Amino acid sequence: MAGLLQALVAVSQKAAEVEDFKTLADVLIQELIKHDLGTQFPELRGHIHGEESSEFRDAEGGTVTVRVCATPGDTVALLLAVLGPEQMRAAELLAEAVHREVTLGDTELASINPGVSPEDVGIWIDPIDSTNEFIGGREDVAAVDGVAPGGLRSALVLVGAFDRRTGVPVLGVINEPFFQRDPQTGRWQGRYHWGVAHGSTRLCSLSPPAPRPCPRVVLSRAEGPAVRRALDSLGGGPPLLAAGAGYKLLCVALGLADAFVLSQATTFAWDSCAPHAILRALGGGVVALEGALRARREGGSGETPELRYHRPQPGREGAERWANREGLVAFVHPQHLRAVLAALGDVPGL
Ligand code: 2IP
Ligand code: CA
Ligand code: CA
Repeated sequence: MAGLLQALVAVSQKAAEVEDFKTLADVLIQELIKHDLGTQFPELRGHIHGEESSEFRDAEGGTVTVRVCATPGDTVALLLAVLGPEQMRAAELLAEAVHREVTLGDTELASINPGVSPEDVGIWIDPIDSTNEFIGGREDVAAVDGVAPGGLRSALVLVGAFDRRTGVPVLGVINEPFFQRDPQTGRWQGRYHWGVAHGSTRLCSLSPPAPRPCPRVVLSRAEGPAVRRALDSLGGGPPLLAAGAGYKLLCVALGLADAFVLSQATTFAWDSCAPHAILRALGGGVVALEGALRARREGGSGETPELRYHRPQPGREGAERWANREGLVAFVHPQHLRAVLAALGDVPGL
């Protein structure tokens, strides 16, 4: 039987192929990932979490619980209840994509055995990150120094596994369904990246990027002026701006930026878990911004604690239980984390 890492890549690949369907896509993708992983690894059932609720408004305004049924025919019937009877073709195409067997044909991946037991981990899924850009569907957004400021490129599938006991991310898959158009066929070509950070094992489909002498940062367009100004002192050039929390984390893993700094509580466990595992596999990590600044002010000389994924925030409701409340800094090279924290040390309110 293929291992857990291979299964995470396969579900992300299947998800990537469903992203052509805008309505319903995220709910259905999350359910297909839950279904496929839970079928292959029964130990994971009840431990697969995601951003979406499986409830969906049907054509008459009632609610339907979207799930992957036993047969494609049953899934079509369920999807018709959501899409309406006139959408037969769409329901059939979706059901076909959901029930398809994905063959990866990735020999490097097939040879990896990270030694992660399904009974020890939980899963976080973001079926579509950067939804706004996904819906907007822009294809012609020019990259700035390799980073797409917006558009379809930033829509990603994120699937991560964390240690149930410690909350540390151990496996991560980032799938880019809209990486590029095939020049011959005009069809979208995707690609995926994976990482393992388990015990002393560090494996990744990417190589660690070379560090720039002065870190270049990538930021959300919503990042405030005080943080932007303070980061100027790093000397790494103007910040890159990009949509999508997952995409910005990916930019760091790819070495297009050296750090992603976010001062607001606008990301969640499902946004950061998978990229975080990949960054750890490359020797980096993701820390809580406020916590890291606090530790620095208190003169802590040890390592800054990283984000964890197993415990909800007490006293919060709904998605807020899983918010990365203290913002974050993502990095590959620890010297860049230190430089960012030093630059932000005196920003009022942080
Ligand atoms: C969003 C999405 C946004 C991001 C936000 C995430 O997830 O990645 O793009 O904001 O933090 O929660 P920004 O683009 O400003 O970084 P989703 O699209 O899944 O809701
Ligand atoms: Ca998201
Ligand atoms: Ca999402």
